[in-house]
Amino acid sequence: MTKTMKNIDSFGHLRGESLFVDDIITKQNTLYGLVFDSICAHGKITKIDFSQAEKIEGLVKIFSHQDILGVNQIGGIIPDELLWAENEVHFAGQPIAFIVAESEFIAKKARALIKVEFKKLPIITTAKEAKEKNSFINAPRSFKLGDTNKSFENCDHVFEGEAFSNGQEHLYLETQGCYAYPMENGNIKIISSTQGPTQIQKAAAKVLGISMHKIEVDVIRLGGGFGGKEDQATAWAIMAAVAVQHLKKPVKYILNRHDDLRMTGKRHPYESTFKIGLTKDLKIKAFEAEFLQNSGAAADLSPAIAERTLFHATNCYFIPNVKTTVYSCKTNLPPNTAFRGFGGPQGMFVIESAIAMVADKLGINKRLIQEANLLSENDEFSYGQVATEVEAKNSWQSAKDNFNFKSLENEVADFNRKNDRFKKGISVMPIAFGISFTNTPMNHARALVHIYQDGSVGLSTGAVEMGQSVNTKMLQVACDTLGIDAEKVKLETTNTTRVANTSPSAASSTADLNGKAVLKACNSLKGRLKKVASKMLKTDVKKIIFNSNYIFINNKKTKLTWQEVVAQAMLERVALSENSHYATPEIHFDKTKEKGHPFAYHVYGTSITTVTVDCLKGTYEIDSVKMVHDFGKSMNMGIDMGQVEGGLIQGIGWMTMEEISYDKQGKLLSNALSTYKIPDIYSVPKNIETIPLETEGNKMTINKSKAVGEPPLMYGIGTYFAIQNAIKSFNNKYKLIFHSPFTPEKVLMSLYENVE
Ligand code: LUZ
Ligand code: MOS
Repeated sequence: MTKTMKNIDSFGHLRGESLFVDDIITKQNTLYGLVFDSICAHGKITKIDFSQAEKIEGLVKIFSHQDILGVNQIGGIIPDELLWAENEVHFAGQPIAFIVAESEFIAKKARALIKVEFKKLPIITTAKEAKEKNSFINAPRSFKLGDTNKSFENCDHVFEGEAFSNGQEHLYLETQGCYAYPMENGNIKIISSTQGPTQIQKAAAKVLGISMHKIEVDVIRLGGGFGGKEDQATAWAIMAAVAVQHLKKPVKYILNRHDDLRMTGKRHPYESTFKIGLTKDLKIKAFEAEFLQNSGAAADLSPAIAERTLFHATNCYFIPNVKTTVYSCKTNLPPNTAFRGFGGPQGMFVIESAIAMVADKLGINKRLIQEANLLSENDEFSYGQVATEVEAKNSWQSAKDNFNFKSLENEVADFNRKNDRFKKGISVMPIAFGISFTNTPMNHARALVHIYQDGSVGLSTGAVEMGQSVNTKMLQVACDTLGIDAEKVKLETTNTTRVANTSPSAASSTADLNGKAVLKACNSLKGRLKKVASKMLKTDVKKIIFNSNYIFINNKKTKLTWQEVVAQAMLERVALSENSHYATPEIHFDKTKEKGHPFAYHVYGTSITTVTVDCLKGTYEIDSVKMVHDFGKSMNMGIDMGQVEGGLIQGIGWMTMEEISYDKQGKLLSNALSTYKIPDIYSVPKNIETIPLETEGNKMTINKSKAVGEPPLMYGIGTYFAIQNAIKSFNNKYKLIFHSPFTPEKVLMSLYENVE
């Protein structure tokens, strides 16, 4: 009914009327915060002197760990992260103090006058160094299926190799920020740009030494999150809250881009090794991988991200013997964090690299090996989940048929025969991504629905709108269930007082979890209203249907309106509000055995990427990306297509141009948009096509519409291998390396590697 609804924010965004944290009209006496962070990546603080800074007029107070009334601790999974450094610093960019002043300008002047001295300690910047020095966040994790050792002995081909994938900057358009102010009786309200309102409420309560009910977190919307605000919006919000607690005045802090880039963590770089074994008929019989995750200086979400790497280490292939291990390596970089895909893409890059290596060694096309090993119904993943409703082969075949794969391949071969300077490459990238938080207890959500007596509706959920259009989807669920128009429903802010104990908006699961809660709440309300309507129409309640603001008896429209039923319900003192809870059924995972059924379902798809490399310059263009994607029965194709295209481009950026660079001192070199390149309109593929693989949609989805946030990012991985294939057709002495991003510099080196 509402399937073609536009993102309800589009009008406000276009006119610049949508509100973000920085747009909130500030209260009188609002003060401005600014973090003073470490320039040293590892050291002891031997001396710190605020006295010069404190002399500046308009400076109110400089906060540090001594001002904390509760506990100086913000670690979510592992309590290993201080809000403000005490005696030591562990990464450059680590917050040491928080300057509060009458203006941002004054705060900045003060920051420049703080004097600090360090006694330097050894700095680790790479995962490999960390492993050598036994520097870990926690114990390693391993998944096992079958017996790899025995299986390798029976393989006809066994190869070993290594792969590296770099980090990725979230580069949300809206930088991190918050606005906190005092309420009465020591209560505090925090407005934040966060994916996880409850996370802030919980951590703030701990640091401030007060109970959660004294803190209200409110989120209007985010100008992008991508995982970067799942855990890392917390620190700033709490700093502002600490200041509010002491000063009893409103405190605002919006990070500028440089500070945000320097102080926040990114996607985890991974250094990995693999061993892969196949039989003559190209069946992968055994796969081993060791993943070294560069976690940064504190756990943040690293353990959960490491776990998801293991879940996706075999992508959408069936491999009967698997042994994978991941180490979360502690380094002196800002704690790396969630980023769309959450360790999954890093895992998939390694198996795709292994397959590419085999193909190269055997002198065959990579896609033959991929195709020979696609997952079938009832195959078992290494973590014990049996795959059902598998669409791996369907999406692969559908991509081949719909996009006329044979002729695409022939065109590439033909082009390469006829051209010397330019070479084309083509690759296929199938994906399978598990939907659910891998941490089972996080898979639940709530919705609070009020029907006002005039028939209008207020809808609150735990979902955070960050540009993914989740609010539009929630509105669709409410309108379709209640049979009313969109104008009647208002999406409220995400607020911990209205909807408590929320999981962060993450894991592609927000629409599923919160949508199911909305559905439940609206169905309960509708049930009560149907009774009222049936009395008014003197007919059986089973025949009542709510549709387009009117009441129908079976398919026959009556004159009775939604408003009239609501008004009557009010007179009859029927409850017009409902608070519902939804928890994903069936999922479970046993970490002691590393086996279970962690995902509600998987999302499948296949992309075909064609690139053209300029073999003189090393530059390249992406000619086309053609995808067949498993939407289930999409509840809003416009929005879902936007997610597929956006995810793809973000994946391409990660694989080709986004190059995070730290020097040996742990200082971020790619600290501006001049040195960190992300895809712009000129670097997107010239042609993007998406064909929906209309599948049944799983019962655990919202209205049969599958989760769509993260999976498409992994289509971007195909770009790496398409470029590699183009290089291979130019330079037959090129020795394959798997080291992303495949920047033009690296492409150029590869083109002329071993060429006399
Ligand atoms: N966040 C999280 C996530 O806490 N757990 C997950 O499994 C997850 N997956 C993807 C993205 N964010
Ligand atoms: Mo996330 S990577 O916040 O779903």
